[in-house]
Amino acid sequence: MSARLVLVQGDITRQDVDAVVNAANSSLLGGGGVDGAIHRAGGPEILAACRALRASHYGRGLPTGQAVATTAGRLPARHVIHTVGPRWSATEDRSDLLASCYRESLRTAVELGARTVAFPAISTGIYGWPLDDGARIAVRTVRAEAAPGIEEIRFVVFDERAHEVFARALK
Ligand code: AR6
Repeated sequence: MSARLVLVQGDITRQDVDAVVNAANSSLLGGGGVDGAIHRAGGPEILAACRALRASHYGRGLPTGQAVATTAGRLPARHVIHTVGPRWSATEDRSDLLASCYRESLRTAVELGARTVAFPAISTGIYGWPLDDGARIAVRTVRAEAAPGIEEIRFVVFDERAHEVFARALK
């Protein structure tokens, strides 16, 4: 990995990057958290593109751990990369699926020719993943990828606690 890793506290929908990653769900039809914010700020074009994906390649939805791109509508970004994180489970280790979200999203960003990509802390909100473990997996996984052409990977976290946790994971 030769990209610089950057940590920002703020709103992912405001990031001026080539691609923004959405913490979506399998339906691709919207939800709360980051997903709700992206659809609200990006406008109906994103939902229309998601519906088209459901009508073609992803009739049964986007499987957990995979990623797919659409337009970014009115967002400052050019692309939204939707990925589906696993729900946290206390009895089953789903870390590989969470790592896969970061890996597949980066792979998609490379395919799109993106140079800058913004990630939220996937699965650490509504899906209940412990923040410190989610941050460790995020940092470890993107560091292990070659991601040719990507110059900046920006982790965008909402609050101060998440900022502290990610700062520690990046050390
Ligand atoms: N910008 C940056 N980070 C944010 C923002 C924002 N605008 N909003 C929330 N976060 P979540 P998940 C943080 O719940 O856990 C949706 O309904 C938040 O504090 O967005 O993967 C989907 O449709 C947390 O740390 O995603 C799925 O059904 C992190 O982003 C489900 O939620 C991720 O929280 C996915 O849940």
